[in-house]
Amino acid sequence: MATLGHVKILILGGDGFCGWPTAMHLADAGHDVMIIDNLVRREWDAELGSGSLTPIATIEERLDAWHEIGGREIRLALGDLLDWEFFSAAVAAYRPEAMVHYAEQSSAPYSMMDREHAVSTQYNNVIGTLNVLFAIREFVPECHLVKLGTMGEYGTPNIDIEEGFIDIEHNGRRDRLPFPKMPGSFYHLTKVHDSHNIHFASRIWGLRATDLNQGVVYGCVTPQTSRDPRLVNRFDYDGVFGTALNRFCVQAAIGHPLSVYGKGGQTRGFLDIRDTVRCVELATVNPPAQGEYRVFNQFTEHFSVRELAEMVVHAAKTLGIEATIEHQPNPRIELEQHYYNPKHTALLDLGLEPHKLSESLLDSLVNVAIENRDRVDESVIDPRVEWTKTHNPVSAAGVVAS
Ligand code: NAD
Ligand code: USQ
Repeated sequence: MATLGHVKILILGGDGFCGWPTAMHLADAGHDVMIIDNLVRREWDAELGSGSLTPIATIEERLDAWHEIGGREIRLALGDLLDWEFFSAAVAAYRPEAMVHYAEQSSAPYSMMDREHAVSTQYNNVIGTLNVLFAIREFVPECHLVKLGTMGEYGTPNIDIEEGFIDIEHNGRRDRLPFPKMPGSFYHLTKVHDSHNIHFASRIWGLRATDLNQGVVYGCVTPQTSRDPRLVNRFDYDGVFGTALNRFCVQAAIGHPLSVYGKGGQTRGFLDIRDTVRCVELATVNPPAQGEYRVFNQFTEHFSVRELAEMVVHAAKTLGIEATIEHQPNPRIELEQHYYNPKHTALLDLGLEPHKLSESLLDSLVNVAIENRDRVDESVIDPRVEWTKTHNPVSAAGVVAS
């Protein structure tokens, strides 16, 4: 496998939490970068009455700031992957060698709110990815699709989790087959459907693709986001889009109990946002062969949510903050104690040097939460969506209707 130096990369979802720092990182590394985004994530903030803890600039202000500080050019096309006329024209004109696909609805609770949100999530994610596959086939068949999947595709089986494929012996015969999937939300299911469609396109059309089954990302600071206040990344802490560790840090900063759901034995893979951007770069510059579909498990450490909460309590204490943990009724249906041993060697083999949570918890998380604590809206912190309910209207105040 030859390592590429300079790649022409289209970043789908480049205004988002992972996409924006990735765009700057890849531009800084000397690649040609263009972003496509329809800014729908900002609309979902408005719908939910929530927003980023950090004050994020508009995409135009971000790009102005990036170019003012001398950053290598990042191009932008505003539009929707579901709009085939727009999207196919953009791909045909730019002719990328790699497409990094982040442009999906990314929240499990959002997808579980009600029928409308489940349908819109599945439609946005599955049809968007189908359009990506058809655009590659039609205009740039050698382009490498680097697709963000999720560790949650596998669920929490009582066996070791492999990187995408498992060798199975059944009734005396052997085969290497996709690892069984048992995801825990309509959102996580979209990633499974995407994986099947991408694998199919590789087998039948000969496309090349890397499915990055990413764990929960924490932090929001990268060397590029720190260069100008207008380059700051988003940081979600609300009960719908906020992820566990980011939420625990904000909760500690404002004296709110840390919201561990249920027993807290739920174990997940985690990684620093600085490792997300590096993993995506490593996958991009080391493409698979034409026709190959490969899967990398993209996380660096695994913890139970109770362990995470305890680490945050400890870190806060060093700053004189007495944080407390509250085991809340779990709004989700999931195993709260389980075996968890996923493999994750492929990205390490390509040269990933992981950041450790124990070394970055204070600087990249707790301190960001403390610096911005005046911006916290406490009314959006509680969980707003329950897996058992069939209908979960969300009020602007962020309260689950009874
Ligand atoms: P995000 O919501 O912050 O970013 C997604 C971006 O895609 C947004 O800017 C949004 O406006 C855009 N987008 C969505 N649908 C679009 C469409 N149809 N057309 C054009 N643009 C569209 O999410 P994120 O946290 O940055 O996650 C990025 C990807 O990584 C998602 O696919 C997510 O499922 C996956 N992922 C995220 C995490 C995490 O912890 N954040 C972990 C594992 C996987
Ligand atoms: N949890 C708590 N307390 C909270 C929030 C969450 O205990 O306040 C628990 C949840 O019940 C769950 C675990 O923490 O067991 C992870 O939840 P999360 O909200 O941090 O993350 P999740 O819903 O799994 O989704 C996030 C991203 C998603 C990505 C996924 C990776 O939003 O885009 O796909 O992480 S993974 O978890 O590996 O599937």
